[in-house]
Amino acid sequence: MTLATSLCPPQLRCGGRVLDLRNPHVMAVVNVTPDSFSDGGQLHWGGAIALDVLCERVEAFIEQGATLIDIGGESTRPGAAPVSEQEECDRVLPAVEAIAARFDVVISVDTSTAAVIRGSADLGAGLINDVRALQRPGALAAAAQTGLPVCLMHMQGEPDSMQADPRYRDIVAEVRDFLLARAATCEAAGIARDQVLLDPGFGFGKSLNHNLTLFRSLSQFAELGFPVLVGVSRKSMLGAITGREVGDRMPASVVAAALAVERGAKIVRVHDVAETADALAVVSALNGLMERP
Ligand code: 8Y7
Repeated sequence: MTLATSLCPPQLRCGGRVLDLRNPHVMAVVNVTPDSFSDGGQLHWGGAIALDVLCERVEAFIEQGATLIDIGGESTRPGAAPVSEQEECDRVLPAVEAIAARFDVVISVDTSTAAVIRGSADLGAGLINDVRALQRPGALAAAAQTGLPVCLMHMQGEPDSMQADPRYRDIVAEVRDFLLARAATCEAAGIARDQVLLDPGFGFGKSLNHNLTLFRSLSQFAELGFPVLVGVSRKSMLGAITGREVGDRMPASVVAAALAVERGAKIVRVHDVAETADALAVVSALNGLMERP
């Protein structure tokens, strides 16, 4: 067993469910934003979320091997417009409620908003995934109240302008120090240390070189004693490497997910669930971490 594995908590308490961290997990991306590029508008009908279509999609992701479903109602793509608290609640809460009623899966809520954190925890969410690392007013206290695990992600700037001219003195040190400081703040606010996940935040206020440097240093993050979550699926860094458009980045995304897990990531946030689940099964089997018949 590696040092990183022994330092990281063995499991997360996700409301009524336990997530065993001895094996890596696939988190499926489900956007409930009307402007999402991967949605194609199918999830929205007359302005409201089509919950039956949503549930079909979630069921397929679970069958394909997802153990977490990440629901997001705020687009955090570069250049995306902000969304009101009410609008975000209206998008996310019915989705959480519908999924929690039907499926045995950990629902992760991609939000920075206190009202969404509270509301979704009440409806059965199992994890808070915040690209702003609980820095919005009220978010930290709301998350602490839920008792749920929190994923703290690093972002420089805000989505509308973060890719304009990102600069760092030392990208790895700055991201690591930020995440450790936020983890300490969470602990001081009453969030158990073994319920905190860290994420370097690929593509969030980072140039291609920043992203590459971070990815090459991933094992350092995995050795900090917190489970690491990685999201690189279909991102522009993979477009820059391969020259492919967003719809043609599945193979690149799967390889990156496999390498992230090889370097110690415990959860990978992806769009291509079946392909990534295969890749992670192969990584585990070839590394001898899984019992085979
Ligand atoms: C990430 C994320 C996005 C990520 C975590 C996209 C919500 C952009 N990326 N959350 N969210 N980590 N924790 O392209 O990398 O999927 S949205």
